[in-house]
Amino acid sequence: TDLNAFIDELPKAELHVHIEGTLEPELMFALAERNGIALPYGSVEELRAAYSFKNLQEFLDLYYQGAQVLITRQDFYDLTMAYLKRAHADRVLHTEIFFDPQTHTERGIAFETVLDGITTALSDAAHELGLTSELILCFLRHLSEDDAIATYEMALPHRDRIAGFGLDSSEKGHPPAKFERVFTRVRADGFKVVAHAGEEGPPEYVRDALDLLKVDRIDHGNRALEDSALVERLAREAMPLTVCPLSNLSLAVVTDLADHPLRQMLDAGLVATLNSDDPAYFGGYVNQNYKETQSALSLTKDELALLARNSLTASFASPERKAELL
Ligand code: ES4
Ligand code: ZN
Repeated sequence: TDLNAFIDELPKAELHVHIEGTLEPELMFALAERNGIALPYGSVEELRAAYSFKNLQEFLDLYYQGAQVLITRQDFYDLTMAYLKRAHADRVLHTEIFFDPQTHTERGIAFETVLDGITTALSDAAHELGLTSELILCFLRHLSEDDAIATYEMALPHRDRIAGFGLDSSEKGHPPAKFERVFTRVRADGFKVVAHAGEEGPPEYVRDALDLLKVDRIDHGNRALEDSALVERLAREAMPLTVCPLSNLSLAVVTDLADHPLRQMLDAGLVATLNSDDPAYFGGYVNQNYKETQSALSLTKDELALLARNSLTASFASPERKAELL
């Protein structure tokens, strides 16, 4: 349709993408081979066929397993560069990438190996493609706050390469309150703060991400729609939400895109953005998220343009870069 062409041409930012979630099966097999690692799947097709998830945890189990093929600085570079080229093709001008260092340091990979591989690719893409990036370190919420603090201290010597900190992994049973102390430090040190909230967890977790962690954006936020006072607050505070429709469909957060809360979010005047989350696992990069959501919710041209504009305004790009983007 002509709206698909409009989406392809829309200048946009991507604000919610996990770099480990951009590991395509083909690259997973290539890295396994390069590093002499055996995968429990015979082929790319067999691996793709395993991508059928009942909930967040089923996905996370495969996602952490897949990440084990990432060993060297070059592996992290190749992973990141492949994503940046793919995002560039979707007319992404700026991207804010999550990474999960605990997934790697737990396996004996040095923090610097992960960070150097990723940031070398970010810098090359800025020069070669004009695609700018910021990096957001996510703490794994199924691990302890002490583990998050140790990871924070590993990151601090590299603070010039990290824009902010987030919270991801298993949400239920791991509320924002568990990480209140570490995020108080993160904010005092001048970093941006985000948190996954209201993906599977209740509206209270969204409220606590605001009140206890004092986030600058909410990642997902779907279940905030169950609480009308919370919705009014998100609107009043113009709190950006990084919404991931194809992720929500893949993880049974919604049963049908036609029922996706993005419609209510837009109608309530919330600052929603569209993002791919873990595109190698959920069947589409950012433009596919725009296209399928447009079709399911009959988004208008103006709504699509607003979503893309929201992604640019809600970004953590420098004031100079924002002036170029807007
Ligand atoms: C994630 Cl979809 C999602 N939710 C929570 N944590 C994650 N880490 C990677 N993808
Ligand atoms: Zn996510």
